[in-house]
Amino acid sequence: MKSINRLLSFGYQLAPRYLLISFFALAIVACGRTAPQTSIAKERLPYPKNALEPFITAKTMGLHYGKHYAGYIAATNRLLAEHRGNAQTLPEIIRTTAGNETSRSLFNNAAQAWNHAFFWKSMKPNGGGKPSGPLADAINASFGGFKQFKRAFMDAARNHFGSGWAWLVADGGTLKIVTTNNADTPLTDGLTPVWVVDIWEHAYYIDYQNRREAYVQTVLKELANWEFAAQQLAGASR
Ligand code: MN3
Repeated sequence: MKSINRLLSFGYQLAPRYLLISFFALAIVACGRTAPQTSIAKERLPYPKNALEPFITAKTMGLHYGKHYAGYIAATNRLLAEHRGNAQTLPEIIRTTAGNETSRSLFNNAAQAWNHAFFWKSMKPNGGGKPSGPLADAINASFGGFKQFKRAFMDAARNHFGSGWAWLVADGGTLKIVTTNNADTPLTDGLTPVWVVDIWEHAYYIDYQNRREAYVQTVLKELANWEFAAQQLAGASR
Protein backbone atom coordinates (compact mmCIF):
# COMPACT_ATOMS: atom_id res chain seq x y z
CA MET A 1 0.00 0.00 0.00
CA LYS A 2 2.77 2.36 1.00
CA SER A 3 4.61 1.76 -2.23
CA ILE A 4 1.46 2.49 -4.27
CA ASN A 5 1.01 5.79 -2.39
CA ARG A 6 4.64 6.68 -3.05
CA LEU A 7 4.19 5.90 -6.73
CA LEU A 8 1.03 8.04 -6.91
CA SER A 9 2.63 11.04 -5.24
CA PHE A 10 5.62 10.73 -7.58
CA GLY A 11 3.15 10.76 -10.47
CA TYR A 12 1.42 13.91 -9.17
CA GLN A 13 4.76 15.68 -8.88
CA LEU A 14 5.64 14.86 -12.47
CA ALA A 15 2.22 15.51 -14.00
CA PRO A 16 2.33 19.35 -14.10
CA ARG A 17 5.77 19.29 -15.69
CA TYR A 18 4.60 16.88 -18.40
CA LEU A 19 1.46 18.91 -18.97
CA LEU A 20 3.50 22.06 -19.39
CA ILE A 21 5.93 20.39 -21.80
CA SER A 22 3.08 18.89 -23.86
CA PHE A 23 1.33 22.25 -23.92
CA PHE A 24 4.38 24.01 -25.33
CA ALA A 25 5.05 21.22 -27.82
CA LEU A 26 1.46 21.44 -29.07
CA ALA A 27 1.62 25.22 -29.24
CA ILE A 28 4.80 25.07 -31.34
CA VAL A 29 3.26 22.51 -33.71
CA ALA A 30 0.04 24.53 -33.97
CA CYS A 31 1.89 27.78 -34.71
CA GLY A 32 4.00 26.11 -37.36
CA ARG A 33 0.95 24.67 -39.00
CA THR A 34 -1.49 27.56 -38.95
CA ALA A 35 0.62 30.71 -38.99
CA PRO A 36 -0.77 32.63 -41.97
CA GLN A 37 1.54 33.55 -44.80
CA THR A 38 2.08 37.26 -44.36
CA SER A 39 4.09 38.08 -47.45
CA ILE A 40 5.14 36.71 -50.80
CA ALA A 41 8.40 37.53 -52.54
CA LYS A 42 8.86 38.96 -56.01
CA GLU A 43 10.61 36.37 -58.18
CA ARG A 44 13.71 37.51 -60.02
CA LEU A 45 13.41 37.95 -63.76
CA PRO A 46 15.55 35.02 -65.02
CA TYR A 47 17.28 37.23 -67.67
CA PRO A 48 18.02 40.94 -68.10
CA LYS A 49 15.13 43.21 -69.11
CA ASN A 50 16.55 43.68 -72.62
CA ALA A 51 17.49 40.00 -73.18
CA LEU A 52 14.38 39.18 -75.23
CA GLU A 53 14.93 42.01 -77.74
CA PRO A 54 14.06 42.57 -80.51
CA PHE A 55 11.04 40.28 -79.95
CA ILE A 56 9.97 41.77 -76.61
CA THR A 57 11.54 45.16 -75.91
CA ALA A 58 13.18 46.33 -72.68
CA LYS A 59 10.46 48.96 -72.50
CA THR A 60 7.72 46.30 -72.43
CA MET A 61 9.64 44.13 -69.93
CA GLY A 62 10.40 47.16 -67.76
CA LEU A 63 6.71 47.98 -67.48
CA HIS A 64 5.47 44.41 -67.39
CA TYR A 65 7.91 43.17 -64.73
CA GLY A 66 8.64 46.45 -62.95
CA LYS A 67 5.11 47.87 -62.82
CA HIS A 68 2.41 45.26 -63.53
CA TYR A 69 4.03 42.26 -61.80
CA ALA A 70 5.44 44.39 -58.97
CA GLY A 71 1.94 45.83 -58.53
CA TYR A 72 0.38 42.37 -58.16
CA ILE A 73 3.01 41.41 -55.56
CA ALA A 74 2.47 44.62 -53.58
CA ALA A 75 -1.33 44.28 -53.67
CA THR A 76 -1.13 40.60 -52.65
CA ASN A 77 1.00 41.50 -49.63
CA ARG A 78 -1.26 44.40 -48.68
CA LEU A 79 -4.34 42.14 -48.83
CA LEU A 80 -2.59 39.22 -47.08
CA ALA A 81 -1.84 41.45 -44.10
CA GLU A 82 -5.56 41.71 -43.36
CA HIS A 83 -6.57 38.26 -44.64
CA ARG A 84 -7.55 35.54 -42.19
CA GLY A 85 -6.39 32.27 -43.65
CA ASN A 86 -3.96 29.47 -43.06
CA ALA A 87 -2.46 29.32 -46.54
CA GLN A 88 1.32 29.00 -46.41
CA THR A 89 2.38 29.20 -50.04
CA LEU A 90 1.29 31.24 -53.07
CA PRO A 91 -0.47 28.22 -54.72
CA GLU A 92 -2.28 27.54 -51.42
CA ILE A 93 -3.40 31.18 -51.19
CA ILE A 94 -4.70 30.91 -54.77
CA ARG A 95 -6.51 27.60 -54.18
CA THR A 96 -8.10 28.68 -50.89
CA THR A 97 -9.37 32.02 -52.21
CA ALA A 98 -10.59 30.82 -55.64
CA GLY A 99 -14.33 31.27 -56.15
CA ASN A 100 -14.69 33.10 -52.83
CA GLU A 101 -16.39 36.45 -53.43
CA THR A 102 -15.03 38.07 -50.24
CA SER A 103 -11.42 37.30 -51.17
CA ARG A 104 -11.72 37.96 -54.90
CA SER A 105 -9.19 40.78 -54.83
CA LEU A 106 -6.60 38.66 -53.02
CA PHE A 107 -7.22 35.79 -55.46
CA ASN A 108 -6.83 38.06 -58.49
CA ASN A 109 -3.55 39.56 -57.31
CA ALA A 110 -2.07 36.31 -55.96
CA ALA A 111 -2.98 34.38 -59.13
CA GLN A 112 -1.52 37.15 -61.30
CA ALA A 113 1.67 37.03 -59.21
CA TRP A 114 1.95 33.26 -59.76
CA ASN A 115 0.97 33.34 -63.46
CA HIS A 116 3.53 36.05 -64.23
CA ALA A 117 6.40 34.27 -62.43
CA PHE A 118 5.50 31.18 -64.50
CA PHE A 119 5.41 33.27 -67.68
CA TRP A 120 8.89 34.81 -67.09
CA LYS A 121 10.26 31.26 -66.87
CA SER A 122 8.33 30.11 -69.95
CA MET A 123 10.59 32.33 -72.07
CA LYS A 124 14.34 32.66 -72.53
CA PRO A 125 16.72 34.47 -74.88
CA ASN A 126 17.45 32.32 -77.96
CA GLY A 127 14.51 30.09 -77.14
CA GLY A 128 11.98 28.60 -79.50
CA GLY A 129 12.91 25.68 -81.69
CA LYS A 130 11.39 22.29 -80.96
CA PRO A 131 10.92 20.46 -77.69
CA SER A 132 12.73 17.15 -77.29
CA GLY A 133 12.57 14.05 -75.12
CA PRO A 134 9.43 13.16 -73.13
CA LEU A 135 7.85 16.60 -73.79
CA ALA A 136 8.14 16.07 -77.57
CA ASP A 137 6.69 12.56 -77.16
CA ALA A 138 3.77 13.89 -75.11
CA ILE A 139 3.09 16.67 -77.65
CA ASN A 140 3.13 14.13 -80.50
CA ALA A 141 0.81 11.77 -78.60
CA SER A 142 -1.64 14.52 -77.58
CA PHE A 143 -1.74 16.72 -80.68
CA GLY A 144 -0.36 14.55 -83.47
CA GLY A 145 2.84 16.59 -83.85
CA PHE A 146 4.58 19.84 -82.93
CA LYS A 147 3.16 21.66 -85.97
CA GLN A 148 -0.37 20.64 -85.00
CA PHE A 149 0.28 21.73 -81.41
CA LYS A 150 1.45 25.18 -82.56
CA ARG A 151 -1.60 25.56 -84.79
CA ALA A 152 -3.97 24.62 -81.95
CA PHE A 153 -2.14 26.93 -79.52
CA MET A 154 -2.33 29.84 -81.98
CA ASP A 155 -6.06 29.22 -82.53
CA ALA A 156 -6.73 29.19 -78.79
CA ALA A 157 -4.71 32.38 -78.19
CA ARG A 158 -6.31 34.16 -81.15
CA ASN A 159 -9.87 33.20 -80.23
CA HIS A 160 -9.60 34.05 -76.55
CA PHE A 161 -11.73 37.15 -75.98
CA GLY A 162 -10.26 39.82 -73.70
CA SER A 163 -7.50 39.53 -71.13
CA GLY A 164 -6.14 36.19 -70.09
CA TRP A 165 -3.58 33.45 -70.52
CA ALA A 166 -2.93 30.67 -73.06
CA TRP A 167 -1.59 27.51 -71.42
CA LEU A 168 -0.17 24.13 -72.22
CA VAL A 169 -1.27 21.93 -69.31
CA ALA A 170 -0.96 18.31 -68.25
CA ASP A 171 -4.23 16.61 -67.37
CA GLY A 172 -3.18 13.24 -66.05
CA GLY A 173 -1.10 11.75 -68.84
CA THR A 174 -2.51 14.01 -71.56
CA LEU A 175 -1.39 17.46 -72.67
CA LYS A 176 -4.08 20.02 -73.38
CA ILE A 177 -4.33 23.65 -74.44
CA VAL A 178 -6.55 25.87 -72.33
CA THR A 179 -7.06 29.60 -72.00
CA THR A 180 -8.09 31.33 -68.78
CA ASN A 181 -9.77 34.69 -68.23
CA ASN A 182 -8.12 37.57 -66.39
CA ALA A 183 -6.24 36.13 -63.39
CA ASP A 184 -7.68 32.63 -63.63
CA THR A 185 -5.15 29.82 -63.52
CA PRO A 186 -5.25 26.06 -64.24
CA LEU A 187 -3.87 25.54 -60.71
CA THR A 188 -7.43 25.70 -59.40
CA ASP A 189 -8.74 23.15 -61.93
CA GLY A 190 -6.51 20.26 -60.90
CA LEU A 191 -4.38 20.74 -64.01
CA THR A 192 -0.58 21.05 -64.06
CA PRO A 193 0.63 24.15 -65.92
CA VAL A 194 3.44 23.22 -68.31
CA TRP A 195 3.94 26.42 -70.35
CA VAL A 196 2.15 29.77 -70.72
CA VAL A 197 1.86 32.93 -72.80
CA ASP A 198 0.43 36.10 -71.25
CA ILE A 199 -2.25 37.37 -73.66
CA TRP A 200 -3.22 40.49 -71.72
CA GLU A 201 -2.71 43.52 -73.98
CA HIS A 202 -0.12 44.95 -71.58
CA ALA A 203 2.14 42.01 -72.55
CA TYR A 204 2.41 43.04 -76.21
CA TYR A 205 0.72 46.34 -77.02
CA ILE A 206 3.88 48.51 -77.08
CA ASP A 207 5.70 46.08 -79.40
CA TYR A 208 2.86 44.59 -81.47
CA GLN A 209 -0.11 46.97 -80.96
CA ASN A 210 -3.29 44.96 -81.71
CA ARG A 211 -1.43 42.08 -83.41
CA ARG A 212 -1.76 39.47 -80.70
CA GLU A 213 -1.28 36.67 -83.20
CA ALA A 214 2.12 38.01 -84.34
CA TYR A 215 3.19 38.31 -80.70
CA VAL A 216 2.17 34.75 -79.73
CA GLN A 217 3.74 33.36 -82.90
CA THR A 218 7.00 35.16 -82.06
CA VAL A 219 7.01 33.84 -78.48
CA LEU A 220 6.54 30.30 -79.83
CA LYS A 221 9.20 30.67 -82.50
CA GLU A 222 11.89 32.76 -80.79
CA LEU A 223 11.45 32.74 -77.02
CA ALA A 224 9.75 29.54 -75.81
CA ASN A 225 11.71 27.84 -73.04
CA TRP A 226 10.92 24.19 -73.76
CA GLU A 227 13.43 22.98 -71.13
CA PHE A 228 11.35 24.73 -68.47
CA ALA A 229 8.17 23.18 -69.91
CA ALA A 230 9.81 19.75 -69.93
CA GLN A 231 10.65 20.17 -66.21
CA GLN A 232 7.02 21.00 -65.40
CA LEU A 233 5.84 17.91 -67.27
CA ALA A 234 8.41 15.74 -65.46
CA GLY A 235 7.17 17.17 -62.14
CA ALA A 236 3.56 16.42 -63.10
CA SER A 237 4.22 12.72 -63.67
CA ARG A 238 6.12 12.28 -60.38
MN1 MN3 B 1 0.92 40.41 -67.74
